[in-house]
Order: sequence, then structure tokens, then C-alpha cells
Amino acid sequence: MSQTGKDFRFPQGFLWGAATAAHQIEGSPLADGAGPSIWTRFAHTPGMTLNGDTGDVACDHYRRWRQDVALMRELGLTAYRFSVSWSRILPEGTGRVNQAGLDFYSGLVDALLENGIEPLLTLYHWDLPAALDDRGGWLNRDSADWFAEYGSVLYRALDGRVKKWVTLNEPWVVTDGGYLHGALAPGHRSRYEAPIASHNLMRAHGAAVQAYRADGAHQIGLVVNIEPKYPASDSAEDAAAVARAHAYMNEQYLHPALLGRYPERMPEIFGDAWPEWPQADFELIRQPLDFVGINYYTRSVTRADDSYPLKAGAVRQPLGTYTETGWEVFPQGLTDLLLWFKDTYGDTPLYVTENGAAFFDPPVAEGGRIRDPLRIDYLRKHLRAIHEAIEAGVDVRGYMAWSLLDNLEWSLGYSKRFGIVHVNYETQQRTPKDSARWYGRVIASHGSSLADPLPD
Ligand code: GBH
Repeated sequence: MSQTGKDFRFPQGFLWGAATAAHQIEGSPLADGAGPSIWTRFAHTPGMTLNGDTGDVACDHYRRWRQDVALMRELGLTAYRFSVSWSRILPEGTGRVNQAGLDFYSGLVDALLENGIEPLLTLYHWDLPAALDDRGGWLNRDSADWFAEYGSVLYRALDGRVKKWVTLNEPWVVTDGGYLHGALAPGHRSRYEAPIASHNLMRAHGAAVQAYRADGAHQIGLVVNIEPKYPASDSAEDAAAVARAHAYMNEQYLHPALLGRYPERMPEIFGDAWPEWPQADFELIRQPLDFVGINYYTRSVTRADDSYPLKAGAVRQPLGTYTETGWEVFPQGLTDLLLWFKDTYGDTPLYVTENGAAFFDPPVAEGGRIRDPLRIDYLRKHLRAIHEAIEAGVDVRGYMAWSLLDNLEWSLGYSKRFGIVHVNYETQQRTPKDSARWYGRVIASHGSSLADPLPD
């Protein structure tokens, strides 16, 4: 029996995986006939990323993928979530298909299956073909058709071998970062553009699900980032700020996808920049989903302030524990939001499709060991929090640690390491950190070893 006496075994068939995204790990963005993406262009624009870091090499996964699959097997992963680079498949975004791009992902999927690892494929993890940005990107209503066309090419090539598909990764980040505040590609800053980009992303999501029902026979879902919002005080102003922040981040995408409408507070947030939407759009957006994926990193303690346009900001917790990205470690928030999801949207199956933390890791020690006890503590607490939600009746079917490898953290370049496997960017050597070994033991015990104390 375990130390705590608690049985942390997870349900039969629970998927234990790790996640990555194309631009963050692949490198060779223009190889074999691929077209440029907005991230290749953005990262090559002076001043847009920390130290001018680009994805030109990243983890060189495009050439080292066999080795990376072998690593996944060695760790005992039963699932792997990755994304496809749209402009490898369709260099101009629509029209001409680049067979070499399809071959790359086809080979990866075969290798995963040969090693008993279930692939979860994300169609869009932020790297829009640059050619489509030139046509207005997500501001163009045609983007829904472009995305469905791209999805169909992949469904026809890979469905059956891939049984779990994700349309979009985190539409909130795409618009908040890419169209409202400009820290992410394509780097726009417009209160008017943000709602339009969000809306078209959700139309694209709906169109890609619809196309899947025609070409595919397995499961498709949406991945959102969610952060529970807690009030900084019991004032009415802070309560209203929490409601705005919650609607903006947590409901803005799930409401249309699952309920067919926006949260009521959206006009309060965007004012005259909030358009009237054609009712027919919601019929496209609201498609039956086989699952929803939730990416969880942190919570926010929220208060009313003057920030634009939300008039709500986060309050740092003096007694809180923070990771190197400045995000508070708050595992209870994950239990809370899984319960909130079930209460609000019902019994859609859920996956935790990302969860993890950036910490400064010590250099590789003698014997190739990297001690990362803070990351182990983080992962362990969050897995326990998921277990608690499952015990309370939430249908959570898998967990994907972010990330398999240290990788390119978007505009923050290579400065933040989220991997359970260390990457030496000079030699491209991979070294599993203690957290990877620890996670392997959790997987082998179906979660039972989560009852054990932290290892030395
Ligand atoms: C994910 O997004 C991405 O999918 C992935 O590509 C990325 O590498 C990974 O996370 C790590 O960043 O500043 O305290 O207000 C993360 C979504 C949304 C999580 C914003 C943190 C802000 C917290 N993020 N949130 S705070």
C-alpha cells in the first residue's frame, strides 16, 4: 500500500502522453517544398522575438523524429500530441498539395503506431501559411473554407491511422496574442480585429469538423486554454472583473462551440468593436464534438483595473509559488475548472492536452542526470488534481505533459524550458530529466505511484 493510503490508479485506457507543436520543435521550415508560415516570417522580422530566436533549427525534429519516437517509447508514453505545419502540406495555404510534407507526417504516424503510441494530431497550432496571411489571414471570412480544405487533405491521407484529431490549439492565444496585443504572429494590435479573428477561427473550427464528418470516421475535438479566475477581494468591482475575464478567456470559444452563442458579456468587453454576427454562423460553429482538450497552466486572481480592453488584471500572490514564466502554480484550479466544465457544458469527454512548467534546470550532471524536482512536484500535483476530478465524476481520458522536449517558446525564444527531456541546442542531444523518468514510472503504475513521496 502507498504512503498516503490513497489509490491514485487512473481509469482503464487512460492515455499518458506528452505534447509538442510543429513550429516549436521541427526546424527546417522551408524543407522539401514547404511554404513559409507567419511564424517563420514573424521570427525573421527584427525585434519580434527574444534574442532574434527563430524556428529555423529548433529541436531539429524534422530530421531527428525517429530518435524522438524511440525516446517516447523508452519513457513508456502511450500517446503523443503533435501539430502539423499547414504550409508543409499546402505551401500556398490552399490548392497545390506538397506530397513531401504529407510523407513526413505519414512516416511519423507510422512510427508512433509501430511503437504502440497513439497519435493526437492538431491541425492548427498557430503557424498559418504566410500566403494566407497575405490574403487577410483569420480576418478573411474565406479562412473557414481554407481550413476545411487543409483538414480534408489530411483526413484523407491519415484518418484511420490517426484516430484523434484536434482542429485548433487555443484560439484565445491566437487572437489575444496575434490580433489584440501583437506579441505573437502576425503581430497586430487592434480591438476591432480581435473579435473578427476569433469568430473566423471558430467558423474554421466548425467547417473543419463538418469536413471531418464527410471524410473521417473517428474523433475530432477542440483544444482551449482555460484559467479559473478568482476575485482579488469581495468588492463588486472585482466580481465584475472576474466575470469579464472568465467570459473573455474561458467562455468566448467554448460557448459558441458547445452552446452556439457568445457569452453575454462580450459587448461589455469590446464596446463598439463587438460586431453583430449572422445567426447562420453559429450553426456552422456549433458542431457535435467527440471531445474537448483543455490546456491548463495556472489560475488568475483578478481585480478591476484600467487595462485595455478587459479592465481586469492579475494580482500576484505574495505566498504563491511561481514558475519561470511568472505563472502561479495552482493545481486546485485544474480540479475546479474540470468540475466547472462538466457543470456548464455537460459530459463531453475531456483530455488535458497540455500541462507543465518552465523552470531553470541545472546543467547535465555526471552520469547524464538532470534534477528537476520542481517540475516533478508540479506534474505530480496536477495529476493528483485530475484524479480528484475523475473521482468526482468528470470524464477525463488522458493527460499530455507540455512538453516532450525543451523547445522554442514562441516570442520568448529558447529562454524557457518546458521539456521533460532536456535539449542541448548546440549538439541537439536529448537527455531525459528526472521528471521524464518519474513520469515513466507513473505511467507504468497507471498512476498508483502518485501516492509515493517526491523522489530524491
Ligand atoms: C501553451 O499556451 C501553448 O499551446 C504552447 O505552445 C506553449 O509553448 C505553452 O503553452 C507554454 O507557454 O501571464 O499569468 O496572465 C499557453 C497559454 C495563456 C498560459 C496565458 C498562460 C497567462 C498567464 N497561456 N496564460 S498570466
